[in-house]
Amino acid sequence: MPIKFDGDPEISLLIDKEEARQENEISLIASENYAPANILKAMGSVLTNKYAEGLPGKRFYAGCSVVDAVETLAIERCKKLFGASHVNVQPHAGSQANMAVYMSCLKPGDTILGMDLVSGGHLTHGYKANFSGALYRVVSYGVSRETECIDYDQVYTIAQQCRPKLIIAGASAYPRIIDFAKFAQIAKSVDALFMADIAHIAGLVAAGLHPSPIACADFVTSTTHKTLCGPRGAFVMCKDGFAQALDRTVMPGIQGGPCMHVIAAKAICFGNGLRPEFVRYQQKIINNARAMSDVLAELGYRIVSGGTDNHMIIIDLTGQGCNGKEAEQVLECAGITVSRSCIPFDTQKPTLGSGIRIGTSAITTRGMTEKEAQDVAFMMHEVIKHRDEQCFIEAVRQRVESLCKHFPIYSSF
Ligand code: DSN
Repeated sequence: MPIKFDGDPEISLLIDKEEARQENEISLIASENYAPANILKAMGSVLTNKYAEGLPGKRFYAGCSVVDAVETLAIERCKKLFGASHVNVQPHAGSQANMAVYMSCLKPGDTILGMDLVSGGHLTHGYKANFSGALYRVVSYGVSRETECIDYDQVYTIAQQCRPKLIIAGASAYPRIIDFAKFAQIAKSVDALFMADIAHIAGLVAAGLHPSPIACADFVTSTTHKTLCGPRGAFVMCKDGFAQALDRTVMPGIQGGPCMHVIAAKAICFGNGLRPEFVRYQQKIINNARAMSDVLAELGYRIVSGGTDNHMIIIDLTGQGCNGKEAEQVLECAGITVSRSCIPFDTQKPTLGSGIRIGTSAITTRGMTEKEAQDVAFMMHEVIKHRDEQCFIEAVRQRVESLCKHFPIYSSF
């Protein structure tokens, strides 16, 4: 008799609860999305059982013929989607993807130049409490005080002064197009390597709606679960000359066995990205973000940088008299999840933030259009304006639930 474990009612109940929460709430968290059913299925498949340290055709374990085919498909689809010459699809998360790049081309103490956290940079771009801040000498660039956009002249000047070994472009809270070609020129001018972290905008890049850094960057890192709408995970693309060092850094450098079930799901995600409807989907994400941004601006909110070019909007709540954490909490009570966020030159701690970051990938995936995006912006305004009045919050919560019922995520499984 094979060993059989019975179900786990406690965890089943919690998964059901989380599914109900996702169905009945509106996620405006810019880094979240809903993985399609076949991606969930791949992640719950028997591929999780297989150890496959190494790369296709060069494994340290027997029995890898099927997972070799899975990983090869993921690599080939990713190459085609982004026009990359070398891809490693094994990093478990964005932090590991960035760590793999740093450890393949830097030594501890080398200088890295990345965007600071307050301006929208990521923890792994040199935040002091992150491994990147602990291992490397970090110099940061921010945004212009006037435009709240990257000031490429400032980046150039800083690069000339600090002579970094690696320049990092990309952000977690930056709503504008990033000129990767300019970053590459600056890197070239100081003989630095150039890495683009496109975790947030990967879907927009894959769809051709944002400039691609592939031709000009030495390394491009990304996650698969944000605008790309895939499983939780990451990947690194690089120029051929860095391929061997990168692959060796991923394994055995920083990871062991790859998650083959997630790599199968990444293959599905990259395959979806190659479909014509993916471009329309990404365009809708941008349209929805612009629709929300316009409504919020009309309602008197100060939108950082004056608008958005991508899936996210950073809202400065100073004029509303509340900080990001307060807004995040009251909106959650109304069934709308957002993230507190710093704004450029913020004087609040990152744990509070003077604003919120919202994103439209998840609502677009569940079928909401500009009309619903505008409705949601009005609901957010109601909640923030009447944040001390429980009856308003409850009324919005009911409107949120009723809107969500018209846009089911997984109930058609
Ligand atoms: N924590 C993610 C985000 O919210 O942007 C990035 O890692």
